[in-house]
Amino acid sequence: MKKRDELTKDAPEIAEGGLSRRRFMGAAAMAGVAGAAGLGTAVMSREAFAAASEEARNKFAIHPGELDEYYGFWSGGQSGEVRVLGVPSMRELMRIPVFNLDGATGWGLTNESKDVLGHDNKVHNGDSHHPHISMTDGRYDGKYLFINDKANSRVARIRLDIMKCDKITTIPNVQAIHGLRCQKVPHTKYVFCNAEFTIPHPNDGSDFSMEDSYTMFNAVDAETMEVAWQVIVDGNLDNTDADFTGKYFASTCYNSEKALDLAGTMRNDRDWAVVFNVPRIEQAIKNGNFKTLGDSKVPVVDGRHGSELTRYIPVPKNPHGLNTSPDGKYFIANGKLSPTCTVIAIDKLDDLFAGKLKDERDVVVAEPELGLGPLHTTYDGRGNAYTTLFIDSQVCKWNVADAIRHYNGEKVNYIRQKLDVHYQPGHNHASLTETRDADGKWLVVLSKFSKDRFLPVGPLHPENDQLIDISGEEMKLVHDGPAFAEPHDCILVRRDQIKTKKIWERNDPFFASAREQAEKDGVTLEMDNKIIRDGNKVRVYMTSVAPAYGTTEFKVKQGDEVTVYITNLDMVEDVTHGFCMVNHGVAMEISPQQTSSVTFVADQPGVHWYYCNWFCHALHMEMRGRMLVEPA
Ligand code: K7E
Ligand code: CUA
Ligand code: CA
Repeated sequence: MKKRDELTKDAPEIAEGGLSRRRFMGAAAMAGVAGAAGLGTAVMSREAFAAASEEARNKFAIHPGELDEYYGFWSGGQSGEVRVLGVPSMRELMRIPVFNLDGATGWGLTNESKDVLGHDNKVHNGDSHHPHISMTDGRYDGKYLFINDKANSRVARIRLDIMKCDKITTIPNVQAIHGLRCQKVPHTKYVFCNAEFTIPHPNDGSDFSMEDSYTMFNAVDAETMEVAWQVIVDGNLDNTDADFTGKYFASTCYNSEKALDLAGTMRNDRDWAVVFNVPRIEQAIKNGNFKTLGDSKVPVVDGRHGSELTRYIPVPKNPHGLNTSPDGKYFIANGKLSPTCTVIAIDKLDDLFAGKLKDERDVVVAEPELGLGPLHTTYDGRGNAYTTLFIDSQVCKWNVADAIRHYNGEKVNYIRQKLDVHYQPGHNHASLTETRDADGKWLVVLSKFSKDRFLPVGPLHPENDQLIDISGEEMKLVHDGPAFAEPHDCILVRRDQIKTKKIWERNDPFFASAREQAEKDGVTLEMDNKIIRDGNKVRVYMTSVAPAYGTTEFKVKQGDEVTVYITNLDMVEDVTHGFCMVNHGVAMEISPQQTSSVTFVADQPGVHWYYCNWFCHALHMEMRGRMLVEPA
């Protein structure tokens, strides 16, 4: 393993664009990367930070009582949740449970969450990577946030007015939904997502050869959350992004080899970015040129080589991130095992699809060498791109126009700056970068390793989410933020682009099923404290006003299936109640004007206390009641 210094000392050579010995990375180089950056860089960056002016150092400081300028939405990685941060303070504001179980809000326990997760759902984990907000005309409209679950091949939607997940869709006939993006223009009609792994079809155990295996690109209707269509592709699919016309989507493929082993995935010097022609795909489906797979009714079209629906643009080597520039001109594919990024001109794609170009590579207008392990690129809206270099533990700022001039033979240096980050960055994200509003103020770099940056907490380390000021000529590191497993990606949204409700509206569809049941039972949720017996099912309706439940005692029989519905009549912002039935694994949140319900079996005879587990009042401890269970 070479030392970091040796690996980067030829930076000028890279800046000149000469083909260096570092052209391609092999498995051996990748294997040792975790050890590549050491204490040296940590000390250096601390000195640099200390030397920065007081003004620069305090720029990100949000003082008590002040509000942040941006919402940050962080994926929760293997925790399966979404987190809301304030930026630039990097203060965590909220966690939104999505694919995980959450004892604070009762997500995964309440009937309202089971309406979303599925009442027969037995999956309590997720692996969320890519949070993206719906757009109208290339700008965030603040309506929904979508996120993938790689672990269980799902896509979830969060309503941003209440910051709760309201829909989850499992994508049929694929495995491992990874890259995900919203259509930007004219609005987010579709959410597109990549299934990463190829599988046999049908995947019923009749064929383990993998010879005819394939994977698919998936379009999910943003409103209904139904899968609209799927496109079969060659190779596999990693990350994806949309253009600013609504016509094209592009995805990276790192396994054009369709290899089953690690070495095999690195056999080709070039894999590809596959471009999808959305109008052509929609037309093909309208014309009935599709099939369906198994029990699924989703139209499936064939986008493999030779299809009119796709084009395959060769790019080096095992590319990872794919990022559209905010001016709408370029798709940029990040090389990972190649030190390059490949700049694809979107305005040449019409000609490519029309068959007017000799070679797919004719749409490539630059391929700058940036450093080792380019994973993701983000933009400042001033013509500069910022690419994470995983192996070099750096962010490389480069100028796109200069990279194009260099590709055309001019002798220009397109690299503006390389900044050490700590350590091994995956995604990075500049404020508003994926929209027309890219404002070039803040850059968040999600470093995969924190090593020595925080107090040690045992063998499992937090990540290090670093905040960098990019408003000036020079990138300046201003904040280290530890984060728990594992925010692959985040997005930054201006605070005025999100409008949240302070308290619930009583007719909110989130608890429509509770209202429906109450109507059948002749119960008015906002008034009644009633117990309805229906065979061995007992429905307990109660209200709550701080610091008391409307019902403080109810009697059931051992073995009854009990559903407790609570309507919080408090109107005061922030007065949330809870409901916890001791020794029954039951807990939930009931925020002002919300109705929540939870179902459990009263399987233990005797007296069982229930209590409010969200602090609501000076007499919060006294907010409690008893369930009396008669022995069977
Ligand atoms: Cu690069 Cu899943 Cu977007 Cu991780 S992915 S870093
Ligand atoms: Cu109600 Cu605590
Ligand atoms: Ca490959």
